[in-house]
Amino acid sequence: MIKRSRGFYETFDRKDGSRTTTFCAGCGHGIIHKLIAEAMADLGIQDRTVFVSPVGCAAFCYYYFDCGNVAGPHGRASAVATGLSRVLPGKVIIAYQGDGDLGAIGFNNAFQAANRGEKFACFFVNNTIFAMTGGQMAPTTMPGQKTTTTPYGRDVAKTGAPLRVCEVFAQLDAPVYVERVSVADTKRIMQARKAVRKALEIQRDGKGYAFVEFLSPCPTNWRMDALKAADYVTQEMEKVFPLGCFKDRSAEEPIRPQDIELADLRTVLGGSDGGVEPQPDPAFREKRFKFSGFGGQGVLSLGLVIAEAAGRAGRYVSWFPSYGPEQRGGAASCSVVMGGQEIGSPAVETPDVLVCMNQPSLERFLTTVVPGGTVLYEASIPAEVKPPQGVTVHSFPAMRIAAELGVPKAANTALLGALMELGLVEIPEEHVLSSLDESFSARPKLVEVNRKVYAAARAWARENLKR
Ligand SMILES: Cc1ncc(C[n+]2csc(CCOP(=O)(O)OP(=O)(O)O)c2C)c(N)n1
Ligand code: SF4
Ligand SMILES: [Mg+2]
Repeated sequence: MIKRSRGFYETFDRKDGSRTTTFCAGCGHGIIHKLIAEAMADLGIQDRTVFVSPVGCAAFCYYYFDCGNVAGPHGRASAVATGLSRVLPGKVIIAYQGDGDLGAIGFNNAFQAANRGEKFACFFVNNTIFAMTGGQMAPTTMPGQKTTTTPYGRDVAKTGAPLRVCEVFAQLDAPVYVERVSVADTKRIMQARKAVRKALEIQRDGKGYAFVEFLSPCPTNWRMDALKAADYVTQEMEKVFPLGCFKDRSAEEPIRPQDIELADLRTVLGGSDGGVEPQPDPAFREKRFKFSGFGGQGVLSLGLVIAEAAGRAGRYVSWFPSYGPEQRGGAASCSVVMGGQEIGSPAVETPDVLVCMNQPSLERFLTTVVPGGTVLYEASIPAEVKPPQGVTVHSFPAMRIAAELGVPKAANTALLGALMELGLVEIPEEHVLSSLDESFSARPKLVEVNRKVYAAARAWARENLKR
């Protein structure tokens, strides 16, 4: 009986609880999955592996692999893997990508990651086609190959020759290991198995970037049965994409310790910022803020001052900006989450506290505030606000208060004062003020006047707003 690889889930509960995959009979993806799952379990790295799933027929890797999983956007698995490997230096990161994904839309991401020698294993599945979308030409499509977009066969004079990614990446200085293998028959699968292990050993030992390309049959889009498709890989594809190891520096690279704790992360990322370590405090209920307005109104800075203050107070905190392409005048918002333990997601869809500096953002976000939450909006917004059930809404003249003190741009600081007066920030004022002062470190003249705006705003809120 063929046994399930230990690196897979026992049953695929994220799918339908079955033990079957979504792949067609004779597809190479299933074999490649098995090789990776086995190697991950055998090398004892499963608990610290994060797998980046692609968009393509293998989009559902997270159904199968029993390890950390992140789904990357189409073509971006190498970019996502770069981010993960940099912030999680003790983990083993795998990017899994098809030839449409890596060779077309995401080529530059993958190429630049290889050139930088990012620490992850990139498994590249070359089935000469965009399979999931119905068989369009990919950069790896064979000369003369019929696809839905090259019905008369790929004409290299018009569409270029097949892209040989291994040969390109092997020219770069940084990659430690580059090999092309095939999963078309047992002998080749055994070689592919070795390559997968080597790429993952390189990750286990912190040695650097490893790239393995798999020649992989797609019987469905090639309109062949499984056996013919496997023969096509060996007899035709290998002529264009020769198998072999293009580069292997793994023996010369020193083993680098991979048991870096999160506490060491600051050092790894380039030095301490002088802040305090977050203090676990399970009793502190996570608080979620959204600050919104036009670009240039200072909503991002307002969120940043509060996030910085939370960090100084020993809270776990995240700050997540979102803005359009416009430098000034477009919509801008940021989310701040502060908690007594690590933050799960920095995105805030349903805030406890919403601050709006313009009408579109008030209209857009008002109904997202959770019951029991609070909205603070700029009083000059010409809107009739119907508070959602259980939500407290305050209109606050931030712009007027700031303008009266000669600094109309400090309306965001006025809002900070109101938030503090309403007790919504829950951070000791000393941290908020030191964070506010520091936000003007490049323009020290503004420190004093912003302090005045802050104090005036607090006083106004004390007189006029109900806590
Ligand atoms: C940004 C974006 N563009 C296009 C698509 C449509 N799309 C989904 S899968 C895919 C191609 C997948 O081909 P490949 O990477 O070769 O994977 P395969 O299915 O062959 O394994 C495309 C173009 C998408 N999902 N997102
Ligand atoms: S369409 Fe091709 S690549 Fe996709 S699952 Fe089927 S055989 Fe595999
Ligand atoms: Mg493909």
